[in-house]
Amino acid sequence: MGKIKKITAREIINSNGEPTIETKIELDSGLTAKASVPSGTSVGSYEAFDMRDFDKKRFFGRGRLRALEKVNEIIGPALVGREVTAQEMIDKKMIELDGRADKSNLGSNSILSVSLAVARAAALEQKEELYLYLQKKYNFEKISLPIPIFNFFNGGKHADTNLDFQEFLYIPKKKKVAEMIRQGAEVYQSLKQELKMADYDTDVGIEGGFAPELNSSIEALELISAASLRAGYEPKLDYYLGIDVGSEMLYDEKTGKYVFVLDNSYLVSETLISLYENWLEKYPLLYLEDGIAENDWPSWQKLTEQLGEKLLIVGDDLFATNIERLRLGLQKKVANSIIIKPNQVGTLTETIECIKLAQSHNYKIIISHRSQETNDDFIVDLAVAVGADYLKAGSLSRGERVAKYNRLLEIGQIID
Ligand code: 2PG
Ligand code: MG
Repeated sequence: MGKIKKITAREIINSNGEPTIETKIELDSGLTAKASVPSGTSVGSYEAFDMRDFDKKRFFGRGRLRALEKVNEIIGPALVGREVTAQEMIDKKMIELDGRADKSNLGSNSILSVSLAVARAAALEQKEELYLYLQKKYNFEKISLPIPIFNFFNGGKHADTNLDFQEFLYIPKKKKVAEMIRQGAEVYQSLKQELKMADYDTDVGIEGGFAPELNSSIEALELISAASLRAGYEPKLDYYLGIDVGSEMLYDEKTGKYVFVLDNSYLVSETLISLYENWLEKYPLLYLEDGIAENDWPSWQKLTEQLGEKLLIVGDDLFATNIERLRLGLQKKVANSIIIKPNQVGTLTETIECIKLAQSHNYKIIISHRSQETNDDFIVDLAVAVGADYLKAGSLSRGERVAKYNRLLEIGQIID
């Protein structure tokens, strides 16, 4: 059995050109494992605390020296000598050491980097693929491959474009993973051609989706539909569409309206829900994430009642991978699907608990990346281990996004 010998963290650069932390665990058996953690750009207010430095002279105050100090000087020494497979005990210890609900003492990033590296080291120690180790350890029924959700247009805070909606998503119909990824990649190329023909910019946003200036929001849906048809994939037969509205960022608390500058529309929640319903009639829409702002429970209820039978009503900022938020949501009967991002909560154990509760209420599980990523592909193994329905990892460009899809391909080659 492997005991933890040493834990060290360092700064590395993430996909946004800013520092994040990478943590390395050494076991007394000589094995080592690493994990690095992402950050969000549109961050929900119920997320755990992502610790940065106050020093404006380094990385404009976005350095991570404070976070890595917490790993090197507090967490590491407290965990040395522990059995690496004792994940729950280790996570519990870190939660206690922090002592705050939002993990703002040590930082959710410091804690999560250790938590994930511990799981990787334990899988290595057990000579198991990470996804198999996690499935067995947490008693998930069976491993399975998630459907990838590709992000083809980046808007909102994720790109320098006039698109107000944060993400326009493309969801292949379930088939072999290699076929779903091939379909996504072909439609991505086809969309690039479509944009060129329309004389639009083909630069990409922070998740690798295109980011042109468009004439309206629905033009994004039209362009994806045209690109898909041109690549030979038909609506509903071969694919569905999805949207991450990122509505929290569009909601004006003073007026109670959602502001869509591109479409020149200012909508109260009822009208916004009608707009979704209207789009549902015209497009092969399957997936709607954060369609309503995170604190407006009554409108979430309305949205779920009105469209919950026809659509995946997905809570991201709403739940923040936080079991208390999920319990509230279950009580109020809102949404039918949940985004799971380990860094919203800060430990693997809490992430698993949240997934289990959601699954026991038949919520669809979407394991997700963040907009500011590293090449770490832990979330893919997690998705396979828990039998997640979907994996949302950005577009089919940018190394940190395709790192996830390539790991999915790799696992697919073994189990598909
Ligand atoms: C989201 C995520 C990932 P961010 O809103 O779903 O796409 O974005 O990491 O900026 O919160
Ligand atoms: Mg989201």
